[in-house]
Amino acid sequence: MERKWWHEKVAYQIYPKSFYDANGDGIGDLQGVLARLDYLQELGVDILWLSPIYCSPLADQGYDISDYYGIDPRFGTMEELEALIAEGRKRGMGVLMDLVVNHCSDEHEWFRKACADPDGPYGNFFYIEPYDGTHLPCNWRSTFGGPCWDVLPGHPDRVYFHTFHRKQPDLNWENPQLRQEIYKMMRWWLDKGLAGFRVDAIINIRKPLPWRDFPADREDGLCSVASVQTQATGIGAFLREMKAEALRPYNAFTAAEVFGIPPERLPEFEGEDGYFSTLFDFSSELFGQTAEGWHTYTRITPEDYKRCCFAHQAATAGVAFPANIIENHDEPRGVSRYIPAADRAAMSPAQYERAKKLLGGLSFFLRGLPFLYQGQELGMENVPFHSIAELNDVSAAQNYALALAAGRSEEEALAVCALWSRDNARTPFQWDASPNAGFTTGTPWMRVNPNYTRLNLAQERAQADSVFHFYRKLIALRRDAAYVEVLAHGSLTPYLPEQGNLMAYLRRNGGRTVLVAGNFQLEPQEMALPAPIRQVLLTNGGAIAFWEDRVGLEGYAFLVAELA
Ligand code: TEU
Ligand code: CA
Repeated sequence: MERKWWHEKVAYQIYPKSFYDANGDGIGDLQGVLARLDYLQELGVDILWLSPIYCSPLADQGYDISDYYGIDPRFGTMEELEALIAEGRKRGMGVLMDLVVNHCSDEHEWFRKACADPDGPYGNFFYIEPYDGTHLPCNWRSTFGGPCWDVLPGHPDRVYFHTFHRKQPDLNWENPQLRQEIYKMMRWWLDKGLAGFRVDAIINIRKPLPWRDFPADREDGLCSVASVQTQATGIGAFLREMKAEALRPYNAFTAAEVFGIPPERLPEFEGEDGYFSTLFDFSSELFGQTAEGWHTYTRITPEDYKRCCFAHQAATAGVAFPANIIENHDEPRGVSRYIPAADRAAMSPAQYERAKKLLGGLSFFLRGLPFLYQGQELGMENVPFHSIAELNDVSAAQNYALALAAGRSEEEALAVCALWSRDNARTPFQWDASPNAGFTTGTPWMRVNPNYTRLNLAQERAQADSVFHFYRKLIALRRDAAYVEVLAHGSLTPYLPEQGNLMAYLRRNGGRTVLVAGNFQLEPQEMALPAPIRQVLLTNGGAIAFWEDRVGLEGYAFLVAELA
């Protein structure tokens, strides 16, 4: 594959609302990000993705944009964003904005104009259909529950389509005028010096038209819009046009959120001449999910995780450079998801820290672009929610109701939501042990995880073998002049994949071979070596016995070693 400037970088997702609140109103802001740029430089990351900070009513935490050209005053000003781009550039950091163009907010002027005159030019910026008061154009269910159709405000004889929340009307990408408005906006932002975009929910922009029912997947007679989307064809025409008109002229970097395409289409989306620079590998996040709701999800085991990672690595080997994550703003905290609950319950705090490092290291050195999520570098954990009222996420309310309707008790329904809710990733970053974890001097918009008194940056900075310092070592090793060729650009070959709860792989390039291995269980196990160890590069503090032809790994021991 041709080398790109971003292949040697490490990316970091900032959820601004929960990162750092500089003005004490309880909401994270751009001044807060600016104030913490030196921290991000100390960590060693150099691509920053900002979750949406555009004007928004925050019906979906900013993924419902009411002005694509404005910064929401809650987050700050355009001048502060421009300063962030400039300050980032001084530190060798590129800034990505979140490109949310499958839909906008129902408070956007386009939608207001469509409501004022559905037959005018802005009516065709959306999917607006006649409505007889009974029959909807199709039986698709929105991501957040209920039909994808709502009555157009002021027009009981019309309905409009929304993949997500009813306050997020889908933009009609079949309309070339709409597409040109989007490309113009993208160029405007790239002219400001953005390195590119994270591209939101983009697979939804082409619908399997004409509107028609699909077999119901639940008692409500509806079917999941996500499953229907897989029937759509022709999205390439739009994505090729977007790339030609708004991305390629700027050599813009794009990390796209794409669900539901088969592995054989990955080169089309993220290959040498793909629509995007890279796609997030969501294979382990999607594992065990169903259309019935969170109460029917199955948890992923270390063996499942290994298989997901290696399958995606095989599908992208030599043709694409995937973005690798263990969590983001839509997912539970990775350490609470991928480390088996039974193991967690049996671990000492020190063992849990080692397990967090093992998970982070195994993901980090996969072939591709490591994409960290704010707080991952501290080993931040899921929140012990005690009431459904504590949950803010629109997804949680729907899934709580689904669990109860399926006969689960209130305790079981709460436990399911506490495990899977996006709120787990949206609690304030834990800076120190001062009130509200140093996130705000005001009242935080979302409760801080009560474990902040023991789990916070200040404490981890002072602890030499903390998860934080371990992530700094991961980043430094991948960037090390002696190893960047093999760890950033090298091939990946699974090693002993059939050995249970051993996740190991070989990275090779330029005559160097690096073994990355983790004993993903409490019980110790031995691992034969494919060649003698030349140098141990990194461990996570787990006890390792070394012999010429094998190593003995204690539970959750992690090892990175160059082989002879
Ligand atoms: O998520 C896209 C997406 O597919 C969601 O349905 C995701 O699976 C869901 O949020 C999980 O509960 C993007 C954003 O990442 C998400 O935060 C937004 O809610 C969504 O688009 C709408 O913009
Ligand atoms: Ca603030």
